[in-house]
Amino acid sequence: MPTRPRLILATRNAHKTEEIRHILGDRLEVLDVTSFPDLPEIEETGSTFLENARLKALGISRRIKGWVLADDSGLEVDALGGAPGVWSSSYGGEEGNHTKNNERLMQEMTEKAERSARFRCTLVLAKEGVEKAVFTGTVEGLVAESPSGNGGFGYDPLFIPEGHTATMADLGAEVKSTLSHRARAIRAFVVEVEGGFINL
Ligand code: ITT
Repeated sequence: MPTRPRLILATRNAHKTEEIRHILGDRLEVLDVTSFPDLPEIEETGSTFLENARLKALGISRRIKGWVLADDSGLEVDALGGAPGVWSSSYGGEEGNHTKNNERLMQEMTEKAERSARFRCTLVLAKEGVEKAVFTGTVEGLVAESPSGNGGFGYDPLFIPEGHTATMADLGAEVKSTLSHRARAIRAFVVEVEGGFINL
C-alpha cells in the first residue's frame, strides 16, 4: 500500500482526533501531539478561535516536521452574549471538565427562553512555523433544558442541532460526522486538498 500523507493534529483532545480521523477516512495518516511526548503544552492566550488555533498550529509546527492542523472550537450561546465561546473548555472552572462545564451551562440557562446557540470550529493548517490555510465550520442549534445522550463529548448532551429534536450526544457519531462544525471545517480542508490547492 502506498504511504499516505501524514497530518499531525495540534490537539490533546482524543475526541477531536477520533472525529477528524473518522471524517477523513483513510485518505491521510492522522496523528496528534500525544505521539510526540517532548512537545510543550501550548498556552491558549488568544481571545478568538482563530488566534488560539494559530497559536497551536504555529507553536507545534515550529517544533516538528510535516503538516500540522490545529482545531480551536467552542459553543456560543446567544442568551449568554456568546459565552462560553473561546472559554468553552474551562467554563465550569476546571479545564477540560465536561461535567462541570455542562452544569454551569444548565445553571446559566435556567429560565432563559432564548436558547439559540452554535458550535464553531476554526482550523489552522501550518508547516514549519508558517500558516498555510484557515478553514471554519459552524452548526446552529438550541441549548436543551437537560442533558441527554452518551455520544460525542463536551457540550454534545446539551446541544440540539438545527433540523433535529435530539441532542448531538443522542444523534451519535455517524450523524455528528455529517453535520458538526468540525465536520464542515474538515470538509472545506478536504476540498482544497482534493482540488490540488494544498499539496500534502
Ligand atoms: P486542544 O486545545 O488540545 O485541541 P481542547 O478540548 O482544550 O483541546 P479547545 O481549546 O478548542 O480544545 O476547547 C474546545 C471546547 O469546546 C471543548 O473542550 C468543549 O468544551 C467544546 N467543544 C468543542 N467542540 C465540541 C464538540 O464537537 N462537541 C461538544 N463540545 C465541543
